[in-house]
Order: sequence, then structure tokens, then C-alpha cells
Amino acid sequence: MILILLINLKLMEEISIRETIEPLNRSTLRNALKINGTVRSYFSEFLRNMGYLEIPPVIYSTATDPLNHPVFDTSFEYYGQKYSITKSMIFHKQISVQYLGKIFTFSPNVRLETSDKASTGRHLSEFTQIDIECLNATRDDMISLAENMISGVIAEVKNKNSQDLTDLKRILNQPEKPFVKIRYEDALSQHGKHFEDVLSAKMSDPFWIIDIPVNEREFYDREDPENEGYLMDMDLIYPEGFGEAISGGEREFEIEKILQRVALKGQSPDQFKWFIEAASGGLLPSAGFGIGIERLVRYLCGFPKIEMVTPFPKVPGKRSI
Ligand code: ASN
Repeated sequence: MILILLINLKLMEEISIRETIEPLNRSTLRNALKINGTVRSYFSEFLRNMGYLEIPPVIYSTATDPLNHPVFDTSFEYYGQKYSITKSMIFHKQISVQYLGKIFTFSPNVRLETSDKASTGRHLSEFTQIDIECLNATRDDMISLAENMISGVIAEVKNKNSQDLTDLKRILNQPEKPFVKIRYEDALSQHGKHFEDVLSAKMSDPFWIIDIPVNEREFYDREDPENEGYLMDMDLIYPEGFGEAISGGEREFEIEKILQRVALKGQSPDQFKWFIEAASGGLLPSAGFGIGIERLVRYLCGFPKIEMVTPFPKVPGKRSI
């Protein structure tokens, strides 16, 4: 792993100041930012109307999402305490809903991805997700909330940003609810290990991948008590080849199970100390998900690359300002 990261570091591409400023001059950026504005206002109002409280983002903390793939380290020490820049607010979400019930946040995440991710068109090393969590909710509750948000925001953008969509020559399909659900194992056996890309390219509406195997995700997504080895989680995939949109699910909430899952990943509970301590007092079940804002805007705009949606993109492996 360290070796792979070193090799990637060596390949880091130079970027000139001119190159970083040039996107500001593109008319497509203005269209994307207007659509970004519609997305943010629509989601905020939608969630507030559903009784969700907005919490401010956490930029650094002692415990962050371990993720399920390697990224460069962002930890630092401050007055003798080790902190990490937020990769996702997963732990803050699960703990805060114990008191606040229903929360959302526009959460900036830093994931220093390896340079191979630059070619996917959907990875940025700095991005924002709208992260949502609800106490005593099930995966089905979250699936229907997410479907309402995605189909609602598409309708809103078609209505409020029709001129931007015309400028971008983007014809957006209004998806039908409920979205199609495909079990992970079925997708894998029918389309091979790149099933996500294959299906994304084939489909014309967003669709769910559900029941993801335990070893494919982080420790915090809940193992299905009736289907051992599989999680009560879900990923939403955009059609037309735009790839992953959402990940989320029900959470492990029993401390014994949380510790078991941490051990299964070969991780140490010390890495998640405050969360484990808070969870040791007993947690109620919750579920939630996150929608990557830049990926959503890219999909709405129909852009080939995610860096086209933001004025100062952090492209994996490229130097940035
Ligand atoms: N937001 C995701 C979730 O709620 C976690 C993540 O971003 N890795 O499950």
C-alpha cells in the first residue's frame, strides 16, 4: 500500500497557474454553478420540511471514516492530539441523531485519492456531500427518501434551470419511482466485476445496488441479521455511464457487533476512540446516506468530467493551488 502511494506521488502532474484559472472563464462553469445553487436550495428546503435539522460541517476530528479503499493520510497533531481531516461525517451523524433525531449537513470531505482515480471522471480529492441520517429509520425509509430527493431535484432543475440545460444541450430524463433494485451478487454474476460501470452505461434511469457483501464496505454498515455476510446498505448508480451517486444504509448500533466488525477489518478500536466510547453507552438504530454534490451536478449537466462543475477542482494526482 505504501509502495503504491509512493509510485503515485512520483507521477503527480504539474499544473500551471494559468491552467488553474482558465476554467473560471468557461460559460459551462456558470451553468454548472447555477444548477449547483438550485440543488443546494432544493435539498435544504426539502429536508427542513421533512423535519431534518441542518448541522454545521466538521472539518477535522479525532475519528473519521476509515473508507474501504486506500487514500493518502491527512492526519496532523495539534497540542498533542492527533486529528484527521474529515473523509466523511459518518460517526458524527450516527452519534448526533441519538439526540437530534433527523439531521443533514453539507459536509466538505477530503479524500486524497491516488492518481488512477483521475480518469474515472467522477473523483475529486476535495468534494462536498449532503450527508443525511435518521434515528430509527430503515434502509427502505432511506431508499424512498433518496428517490424523492433525486427525482425531485431533477424536476426542479428542469424547471428552474431550463436555460442552463439548453445551453449545455442536456436532455434530462425524469426517472420513474421506485427505482430498480439489483442485488450485488446478481449484478456481479451477470456482468462481472465491473458491473457498476457496465450497468451504469446501459441503464437510462438511476438504479440501486443492494445487499453488498460485508468485506466490500466499512464496519459501520449493518450486517443483515437474516442474511449473514451481507449488509443492509445501498448504493445508487446514475445511468448513462455517470456511475456512483449515493452510498448509505442501516448502521451497526450494538457495541459488541461494532467491535466485531472493526476487528474483522483488521482495524483498532483506538482509531475510532470517541465514537466507540459514545457507542458503548448504547445506541439506537439509525440509517442514512450521502449524495455527492459535484457528482450530482456533473450528472445534471451531462459533463464528461467532474472537474467541470467547480472553479477550483482538486483532481487526484494533479497539483492544485
Ligand atoms: N455518507 C456515507 C453514508 O452515509 C458514508 C461515506 O461517505 N463513506 O453511508
